[in-house]
Amino acid sequence: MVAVEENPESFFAAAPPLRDADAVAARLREFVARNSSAEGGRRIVCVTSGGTTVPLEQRCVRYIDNFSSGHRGAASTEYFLKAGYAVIFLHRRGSCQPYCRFLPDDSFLKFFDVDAQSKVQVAECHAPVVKKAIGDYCKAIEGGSLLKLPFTTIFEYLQLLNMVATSISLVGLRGMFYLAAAVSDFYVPWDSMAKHKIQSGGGPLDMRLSQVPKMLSMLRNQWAPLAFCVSFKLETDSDILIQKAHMALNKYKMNIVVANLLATYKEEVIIVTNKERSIIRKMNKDEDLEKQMIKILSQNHSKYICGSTNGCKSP
Ligand code: 9Z3
Repeated sequence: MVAVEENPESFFAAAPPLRDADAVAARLREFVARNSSAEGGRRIVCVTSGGTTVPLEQRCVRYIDNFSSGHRGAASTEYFLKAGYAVIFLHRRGSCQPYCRFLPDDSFLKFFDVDAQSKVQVAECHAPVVKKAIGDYCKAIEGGSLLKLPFTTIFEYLQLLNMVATSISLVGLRGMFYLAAAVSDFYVPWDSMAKHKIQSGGGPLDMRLSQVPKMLSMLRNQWAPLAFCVSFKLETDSDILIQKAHMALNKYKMNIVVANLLATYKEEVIIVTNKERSIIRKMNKDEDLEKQMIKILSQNHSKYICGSTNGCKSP
């Protein structure tokens, strides 16, 4: 028998079915059709963002989580939209959202004042940043170029990624994946998971985790073979980072791997391709690293489209 870790089909067969799958599929169909028929045929990128959870119980009280605030995915989404892409933002529920990065996260209530007539309004000192956020967000939503799809567990994430990839495959070379989400490598298969809360009192807990099937291969070879694929490699040991990035490039045939270290990922990333390696550093504290990253990635996507077709137009 083939183990689930080697067999993505059995991962999907055993996973709890996605709630609202039909509604999500309809939203995706409509989004891709509208944006691909927009003037010139817009490019479409799926930005994944935030960490996946691995539940330990079917009625989940406890879970294993992956490190990611969703800041990189949210910032990148803003720059992709600015560059003219339509964006499917596949994000962890409750993680950082596009255009909300500069809103203080400590207390929502700090944003508001109550005047003498008991009217609630945005506090004067926060007004400029809120006004800009609302303006940019409304533009993206009204233009129909941002679709947000939330996930929590690894089961939801991979099923949604499969659905998004099937839709994006319809735009061929104009599709892109920007896989910034921190995805669990290990999980508890649904059918071997405790139904109810695991009880304490019986001594230490022994648990065996299975390997999550490598969906990057499925994405590249079956789900969306023509799409431009950018994956991320996060390590804590600088000695193995580049070697691991090259492994991902070759094993999963990614177009680009963005390599970063946990200690410095906000200040620098390394863009790794089969031909070259370039370090991108934050110029000053107010500048987003993602601004430079998206510029380089969209230029590489243009070259990829041009290299694969005879006639090539800029986006
Ligand atoms: C990343 O490496 C992202 O850059 C961060 C962004 C998660 C560090 P934040 O969301 O952080 O701004 O707080 N993402 C990929 C992480 C990952 O799990 N990669 C897997 C791996 O390295 C491949 S899918 O093996």
